Amino acid sequence: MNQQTKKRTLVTSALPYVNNVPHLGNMVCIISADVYTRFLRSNKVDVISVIGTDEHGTTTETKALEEGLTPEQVCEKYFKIHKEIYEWFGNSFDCIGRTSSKENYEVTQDIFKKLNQNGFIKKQIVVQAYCTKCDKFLADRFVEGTCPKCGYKDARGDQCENCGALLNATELVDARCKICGTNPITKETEHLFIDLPKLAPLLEKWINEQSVKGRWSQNAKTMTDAWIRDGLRERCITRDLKWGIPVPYPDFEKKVFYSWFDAPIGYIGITKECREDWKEWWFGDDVRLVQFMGKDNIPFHTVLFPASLIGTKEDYVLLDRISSNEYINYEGGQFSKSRSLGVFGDDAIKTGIPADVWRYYIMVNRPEKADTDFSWEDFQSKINNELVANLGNFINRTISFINNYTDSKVPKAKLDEKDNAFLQEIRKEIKKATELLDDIQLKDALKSIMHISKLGNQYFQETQPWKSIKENKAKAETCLAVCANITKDLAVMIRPYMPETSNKIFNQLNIQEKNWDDLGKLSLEKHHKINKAEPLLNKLEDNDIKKFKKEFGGKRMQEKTDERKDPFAKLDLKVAKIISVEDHPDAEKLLVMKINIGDEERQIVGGIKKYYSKQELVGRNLIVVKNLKPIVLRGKESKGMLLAAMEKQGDEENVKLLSAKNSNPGDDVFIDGIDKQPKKHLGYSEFKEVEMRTDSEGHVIYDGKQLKTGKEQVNVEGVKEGALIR
Ligand code: B3M
Ligand code: ZN
Repeated sequence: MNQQTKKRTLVTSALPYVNNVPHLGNMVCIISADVYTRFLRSNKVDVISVIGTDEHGTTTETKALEEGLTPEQVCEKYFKIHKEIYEWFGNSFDCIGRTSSKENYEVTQDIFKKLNQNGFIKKQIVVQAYCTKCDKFLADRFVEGTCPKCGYKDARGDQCENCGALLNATELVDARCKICGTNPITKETEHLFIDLPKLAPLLEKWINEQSVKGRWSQNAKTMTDAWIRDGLRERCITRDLKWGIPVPYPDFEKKVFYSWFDAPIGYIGITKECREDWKEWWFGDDVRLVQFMGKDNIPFHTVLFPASLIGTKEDYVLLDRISSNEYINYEGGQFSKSRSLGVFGDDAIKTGIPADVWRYYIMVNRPEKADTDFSWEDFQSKINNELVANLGNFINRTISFINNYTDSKVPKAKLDEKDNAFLQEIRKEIKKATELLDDIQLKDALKSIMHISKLGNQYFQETQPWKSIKENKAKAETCLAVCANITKDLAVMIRPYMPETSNKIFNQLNIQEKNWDDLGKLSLEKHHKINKAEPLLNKLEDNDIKKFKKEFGGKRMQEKTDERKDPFAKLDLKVAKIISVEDHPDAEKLLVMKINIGDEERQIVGGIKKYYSKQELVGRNLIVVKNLKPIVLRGKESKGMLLAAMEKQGDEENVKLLSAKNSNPGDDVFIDGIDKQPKKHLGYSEFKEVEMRTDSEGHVIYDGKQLKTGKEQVNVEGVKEGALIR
């Protein structure tokens, strides 16, 4: 090993957002950090590894609104899920913690105070959206409205999903508060900024040196340079949210820190949460910090986080080596929680396929230079053809042969020239794998380890011990002794990747765990008695693969947990009869309607005045989303929403209500095969996940099936095929 990497090492893996179950993409980063940590441990490097959950910010608040929980409850629930999943996957992190811990509050506020004392914090006035009804400033993601660039109706305040434009919430046309639907006003407010321009001289000097010394990847350098080149602007580090770390600064009681400010500090907070000696790690002058993350996180780790630490003027340990990965896609598309698409941590557990097998696949498919694709066929083929047929086979035949031919005793090795040449080759490959691991090229290192097993198989095949045991006993015995030692080497080398499998091999060899320094040695001596061979790994059968493909292929998956249900199941759609219609006293475009939904009368407010006269509406049977979260529109409460088909006609919008003429008020509206499990209060964003469209006959289709009542199909006239239901 390189002397540099022998130093005390602090390894971190990016902290996944707590608002979802981690998927295989998140696992790439986590398992990579664990493989590297285990490699260092096997080399007797003093190392600790840190992981946890990123718990603050709008993503958590949004999830809380959706699930009807408090942010604390969301974090509580998902932290548990995350931790279980990290552990199930065989990860051996020294510290697992949370950015919302008391310790992270302390460290974050302390770092902020030092930055402030040193003059690196600036107060600036910004114009921001403010909801008078909710009585608060709205973070960008809490404002929705029409995109000023492309006209898309449901753009978010930070970005338009339709055209991709990056936006400020104040730019949206017809903006509305995501929580209550009110039109926000704009108002001036103060925020705190970290003064990156002032930190630039120190920061840039550090980046220039460290990127060379730490051999940062090209990717990391390019992304860092891009941030620097765009001019290091002041970055806002406060937000108008409740859920977050309070800002210890006069008049900032209602604000919290931006989650990207406290999330990387979370690595320190988590270490403090778990270890008394945390300072020896984060301030140790002999400590090397190695950080693993997805590529989109790079500048936060190469610019923002180091800047926050440098600005304290304390001797924090700064990033040495960065390992960033690209993404894993699922069967050619993205993982999607809302569409139940892809393999998530908890799914992987349910397949019954051992964690080591997943670890192998994720590492051999590690997206190092480009995105890679998870497909079930590829998974099956790599497991069966590489892992089982190569590694499993070599180890199993070696141990079985010793069981059967030499009474389970490792025979004596009498090396001839050929054996020596072979061992030479093996040692060369061991060296190569070690260098690659040392350089965090985890995929290539694994391939090199698998190559050793392949060489072992070839040697076994050529020596033919099953034959030579009769004709040339010494030759056969030497082969078995050599193979037993290579088996031991493989157990050492695959240990970072597949710890359980490594345990099994050591067990079958009947030896204590060995470390890296034992590699290439013939340390299993003559007469050492080994245990019985047992199959290490099983093939993946075609039938199982078919089953998994179906199960994780998308929408129709039936799941117990809320977020895995078909999104349609959350909706409660009913037939509603319009009883009366009035103009909204304070809004030109709105109508206030009384509706009957069987056992209940309700008021709803809708923006359909432009499209329907009052007479046209009264007495009609329409479709209402009964469980949509009530909102107040210009002072009038609206409980539910009428469904309509919408399409663009030139610059105009064509809107037609869905109807069910022959049904009764209160009748259920459903899709065959989807069991309804409506939520009490459905968020508008959840409603929007359900993509219903019209077909050519004026019916409404969801997931290939028609929307209907017990008596008829839901109907809509006067729109073309493909109009979206909103
Ligand atoms: N939570 C982004 C992500 O999960 C963010 C990483 C924080 S690392 C300190 O991709
Ligand atoms: Zn509001």
